Amino acid sequence: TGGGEAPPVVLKLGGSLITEKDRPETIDDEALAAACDAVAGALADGAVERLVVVHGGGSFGHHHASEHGVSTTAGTDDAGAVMDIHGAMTELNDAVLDRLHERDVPAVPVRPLSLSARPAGPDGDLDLPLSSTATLLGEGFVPVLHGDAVATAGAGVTVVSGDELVVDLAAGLGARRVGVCSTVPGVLDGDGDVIASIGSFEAVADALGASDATDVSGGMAAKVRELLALDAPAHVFGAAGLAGFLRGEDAGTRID
Ligand code: IP8
Repeated sequence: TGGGEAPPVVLKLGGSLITEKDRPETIDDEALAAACDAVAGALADGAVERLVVVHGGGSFGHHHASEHGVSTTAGTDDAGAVMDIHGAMTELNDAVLDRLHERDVPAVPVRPLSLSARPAGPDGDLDLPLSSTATLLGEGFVPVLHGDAVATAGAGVTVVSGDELVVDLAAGLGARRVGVCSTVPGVLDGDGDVIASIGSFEAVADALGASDATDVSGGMAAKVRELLALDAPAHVFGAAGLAGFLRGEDAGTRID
């Protein structure tokens, strides 16, 4: 067994980073390869011992979710819609896994549709059992989760965003650090400059806008709110910050 009790790093690769967000089901090969290089390098040189990767939907999940009118709150009872969303996410997940395997990263998929559920009601916290992820980590694997379709009591099937998964994984696994890598270099203020550090939502609420491309699960404001709720320090950064983050450096915006 791995035997390592080191708390994991939880890394989200944003859908906008690894796909071309405005072109349906198109991977951004260069960006995905660079991200996988950084991950493989950090694991190979021991900068990161245990790692959970979560990726977003980009032009795979969001395209189908919006076509079927499904979001984190609006559900569907149409199995075809669920298959479209989950199928597209599976395809993207397979591509991410392939690129990681090419670099000898022992990545394995953990699929939220098969694992997770939402109870009824607006305050119903996602139920995300973590024993498979925790055990895979202990055995030396890199679990890779993704935004997905998820069973939702009273609503059929809704969308679970990668950000929601990141928060639950980080809290439940006692993450050491959380990284959210996207196409922006950090959380931006009203002038477009990266905010170095965020300690409370009120301090930055006005500066935070919504995502400009189709994004059924909310923009930067929602992400910041979720990350602030964590015990672990989180960083929001762009592709250029990923290798540094994985080496333990501050990158982009620190949210703590
Ligand atoms: O891109 C949502 O994940 P996100 C994925 O992390 C789907 O918001 C299925 C739309």
